[in-house]
Amino acid sequence: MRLICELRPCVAFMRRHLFGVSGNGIGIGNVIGNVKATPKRLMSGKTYNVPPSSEFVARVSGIATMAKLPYQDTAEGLDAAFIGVPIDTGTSNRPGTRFGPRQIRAESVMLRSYSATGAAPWESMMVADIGDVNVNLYDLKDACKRIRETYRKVVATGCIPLTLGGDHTIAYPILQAVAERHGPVGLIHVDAHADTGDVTLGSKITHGTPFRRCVEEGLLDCKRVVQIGLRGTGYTPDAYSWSREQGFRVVRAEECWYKSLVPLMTEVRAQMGKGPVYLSFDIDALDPAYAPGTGTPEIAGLTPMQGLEIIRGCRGLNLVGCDLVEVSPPYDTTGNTALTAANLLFEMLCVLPKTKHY
Ligand SMILES: [Mn+2]
Repeated sequence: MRLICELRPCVAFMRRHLFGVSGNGIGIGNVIGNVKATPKRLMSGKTYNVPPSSEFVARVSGIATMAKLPYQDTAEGLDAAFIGVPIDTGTSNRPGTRFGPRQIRAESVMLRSYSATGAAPWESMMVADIGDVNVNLYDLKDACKRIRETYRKVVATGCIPLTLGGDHTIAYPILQAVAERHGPVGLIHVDAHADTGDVTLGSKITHGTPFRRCVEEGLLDCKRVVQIGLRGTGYTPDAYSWSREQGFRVVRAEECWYKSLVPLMTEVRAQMGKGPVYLSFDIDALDPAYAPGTGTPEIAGLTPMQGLEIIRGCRGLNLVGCDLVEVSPPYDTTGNTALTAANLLFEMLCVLPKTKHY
């Protein structure tokens, strides 16, 4: 008993000085025991949005924004923003990616402050969740128009969009907006599929065609495009010849098996140079053992470790936008596909140009 009494002043000191507890509460449920939580710990003397820590606020409480960040309506004042694009109307097989953004946000409550790489995004940038594009689920062309117009406004502010998909169709209107601001961009495209189809069932806009449309419109700097993880059965003996003819580098999944992708990313960084780069990561690049919740799975894919190596290998590049697409929650009752997606999105945030590293 005497020992406990002697410890009390010490505990109070730790609360004040180690946990940065101040009088600024964050609303209902912010007092746990005698400890008042604050969403804004003092970091580097700057005030950025800092998600509440699960040390003070229960993970499962609150409205599910990405990484439990504050929500705001527009990208004004932000260095980077998470945006959801909940569509699955471009998909060719299993649907369900319209639920992707919500499930990724729900699983993102496990995210903390720092990456294992030492990256400290909440100390480096103002980041928020700006909600979802108000998509049209009955008209894919109109959905693309709405996405393009929304992203125009986002990139006009200088904010870097980090997109929660949604099927891969969305990369096309996003890249229209991004290229309008930055000119033709380099592309790191991680996927089981090339997504360079032309016309499917009479439609030019589907989740299998975005990058052909992008090439046709001059949105890509084709010598600075790499496609990683491509695999599966093909319609022709060399399914990726069109990509190579455009000048893309194609890295098939077979070339990634049994390997660290750190050396590959050294080459990719050299290929990308200093110009603007967009990162588009289709969760089906990963093996369906790790990410079964997706619409067009292919066996023998990348591991989550290789996914991290690719994203972490983007550090130093002039990234102007990123997306994580094709998460279809109904096909993964465990939630692990969305959990993986949430972590990959966090790692993308961690390699944006402004993110500092310890
Ligand atoms: Mn894809």
